[in-house]
Amino acid sequence: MFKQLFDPTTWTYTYLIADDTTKEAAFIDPVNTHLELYLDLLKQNGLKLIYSFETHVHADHITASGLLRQHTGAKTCVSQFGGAQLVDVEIRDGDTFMLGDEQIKAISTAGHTPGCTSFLWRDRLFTGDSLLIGGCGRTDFQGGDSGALYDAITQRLFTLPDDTLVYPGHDYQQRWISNIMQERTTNPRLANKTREQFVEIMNNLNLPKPRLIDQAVPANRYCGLDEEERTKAVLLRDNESAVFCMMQSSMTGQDLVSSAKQNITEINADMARKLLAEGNITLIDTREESEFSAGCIDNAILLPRGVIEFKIGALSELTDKTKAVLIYCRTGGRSALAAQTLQILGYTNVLSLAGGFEGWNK
Ligand SMILES: N[C@@H](CCC(=O)N[C@@H](CS)C(=O)NCC(=O)O)C(=O)O
Ligand SMILES: [Fe+2]
Repeated sequence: MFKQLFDPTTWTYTYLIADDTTKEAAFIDPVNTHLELYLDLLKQNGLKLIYSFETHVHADHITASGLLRQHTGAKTCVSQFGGAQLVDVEIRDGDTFMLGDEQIKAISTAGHTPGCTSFLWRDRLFTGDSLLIGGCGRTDFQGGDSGALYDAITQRLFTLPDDTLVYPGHDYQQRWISNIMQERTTNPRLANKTREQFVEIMNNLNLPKPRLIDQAVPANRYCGLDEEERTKAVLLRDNESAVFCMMQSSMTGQDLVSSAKQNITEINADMARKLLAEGNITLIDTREESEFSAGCIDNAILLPRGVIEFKIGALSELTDKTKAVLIYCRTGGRSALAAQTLQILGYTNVLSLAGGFEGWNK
């Protein structure tokens, strides 16, 4: 099954490919505003979404891939060079993906962005913004490189069979489809053009910035998820990986602390003293109340590790999630776990005191 869908607001093409027998399906470049339509389409056709592919980290629309993952469990797939977070599969050149017996192959076509990828399914090529009908992706932002784009198009796409169908990521003149021969022989930026001529053309396009670039690029670096959805995705991923590790190797409590320490920033007592003296940092004691009352660092606020998620909302000192927070416990284990929890909750500047209160006293 195959469908070409169009988003008229951003002139974006989205593609749905599905295997008739297994009903496994994939989207290429889904747009966030059409989530409901996509879910309906999957339901009506009894399809199970397996993959959501991105041809690149888009500058002109927000992807639906993160939301589709939440609704269907589909894996988000974007190039290893896309620079995106929370991605399930980092695509490499030549990777193949199966939907039943149907094969989709990734072809790296860097140039419009470093992570641009085209996808080949049967005789159909999905070129994203690398090769457009009678045009190509611009190269004046997001690490664009016109020489690399020329090489990718001429060496990797124009060498495919002439009758390979070309399905672009956009068209601004309501054209839907082309093929390799047509683009090789008539594309005004590429037909009979040397690499130097192509670079010259690309340097002189003088296009206005895409309307949504400032919202789209940061969101697409997180699979199109807003901050709240991002936090949920991190939580889910970390829970899943912790459960997975436990099943694999029966992790000990100490393993969990070590793993938390990989994800957080620790500072020593000297650095902590310096930061506290400078001020503008919230100090949290994450031990139990009895330990706290037996002695603590001056001005520390008590927030035992076991109640962080429940009590944090009541602490006015922690309302601003961008303000620096320093956490300590007795020796640095609980505070590492607490710091990880705060990061999952969206705090962006969290530090844990290595060696804890004992180290501080020494
Ligand atoms: N006008 C469109 C932007 C068009 C645009 O810059 N598109 C990019 C793809 S993200 C491009 O490479 N266009 C190539 C061209 O127009 O020649 C918008 O505001 O969203
Ligand atoms: Fe683009």
